[in-house]
Amino acid sequence: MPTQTEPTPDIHLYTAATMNGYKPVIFLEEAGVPYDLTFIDFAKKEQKAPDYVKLNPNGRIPTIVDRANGDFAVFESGAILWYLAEKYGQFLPQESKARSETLQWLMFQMAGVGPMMGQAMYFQRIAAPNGHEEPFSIGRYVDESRRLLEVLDARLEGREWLAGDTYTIADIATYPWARAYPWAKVSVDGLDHLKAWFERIDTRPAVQRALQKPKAVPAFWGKADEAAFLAENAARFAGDVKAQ
Ligand SMILES: N[C@@H](CCC(=O)N[C@@H](CS)C(=O)NCC(=O)O)C(=O)O
Repeated sequence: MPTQTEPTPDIHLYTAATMNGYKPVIFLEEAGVPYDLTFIDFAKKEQKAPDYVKLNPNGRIPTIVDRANGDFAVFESGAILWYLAEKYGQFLPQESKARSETLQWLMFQMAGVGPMMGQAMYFQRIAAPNGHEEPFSIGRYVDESRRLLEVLDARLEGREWLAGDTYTIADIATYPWARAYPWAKVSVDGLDHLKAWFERIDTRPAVQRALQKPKAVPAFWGKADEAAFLAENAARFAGDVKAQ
């Protein structure tokens, strides 16, 4: 019997096990489309390699290359989700108001939830263990993160999903960040609509698959003793702290 070779997937994804890094993996698993995945190793600074920076001028993950579109490269996780949603016709409504709502909540994640929770994580998980304990900064970013999670909670009152009536790229973008509240040490006490939304997404098989790729980090979700990962994470970024 002749062996059948799989066609090369259109999408080549470069990513790592981080909140932004999980977003396109969740999309691709949800959409059920084939993709190649290259794990970018921060410890080796692969995200700063000149060939990679040609694809992602910001020298960060994630990045996709669409081989079916002249090797077109897309960086910025929100733009990647938007591109994939248009390419595959999924998770971005066509109807104008629902589409705009999806993009509004996508932007809210990209400009608010991600950066603020990212800084809450940075000051507690990277700066502090490397000798830069900054209580004022920690307070600022933890409080602002909590405020943003309250905005999400209010939005989710009486709704299943952030935009329109369906699961969209706004949910896919927001989930990895908001769900990592244990890692950011931000309380979700009393945010019952948000917690119910977490449960709806936690149980989606595609999300469960995606969070294993490129590797699972249970400490992000408050599901593991965090000490070992804390040490690994601090080491991963220690050079960056010293350089600042
Ligand atoms: N706004 C960018 C942020 C990308 C980003 O900050 N990626 C982080 C991981 S979540 C990264 O690559 N960090 C490695 C570094 O800063 O060198 C996006 O959403 O794609």
